[in-house]
Amino acid sequence: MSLRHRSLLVTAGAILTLALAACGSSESPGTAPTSAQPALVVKDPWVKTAQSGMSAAYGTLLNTTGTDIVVVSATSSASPKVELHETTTVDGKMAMRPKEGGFVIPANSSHEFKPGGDHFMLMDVTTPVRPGDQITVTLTLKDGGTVQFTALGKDFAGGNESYHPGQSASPMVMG
Ligand SMILES: [Cu+2]
Repeated sequence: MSLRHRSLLVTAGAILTLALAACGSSESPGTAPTSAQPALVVKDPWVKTAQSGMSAAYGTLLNTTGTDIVVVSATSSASPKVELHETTTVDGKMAMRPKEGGFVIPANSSHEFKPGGDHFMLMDVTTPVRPGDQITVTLTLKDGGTVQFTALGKDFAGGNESYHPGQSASPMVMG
């Protein structure tokens, strides 16, 4: 075997080793994409039981992204019409009214919806909500996306704030 022939064989071996190393590194763990997490997570959602009329859905919305998420509207399987309400104090009484511009769920943060605070108002319950019932609530986001969650029916005595649809309208009391 000539000297020239021997050096070619060594070079070929070196290339083969590099190729194997490159192949191995591409299969190392940690490079696979992480499982997709929903941008908006709804924790412990529940809805106040009601035979008819008005009711409300609550829960904690967790924004898992680095960008604010704005909830602009909602619908429900129990009530076709749902409004986004905030609770304020009017003339010393707790009152609720539609939230102007929707609810902002801050980036990497959460927003709690609870009796006496922000809530999703079921304006006209067409399907009675009993304890343990599961109702579907669909939120529409400002970017056009939707988020659906299932709220569990619970008896709850509170959350009967007066309803102020607007500045000039007369208060409406929930039944
Ligand atoms: Cu309300």
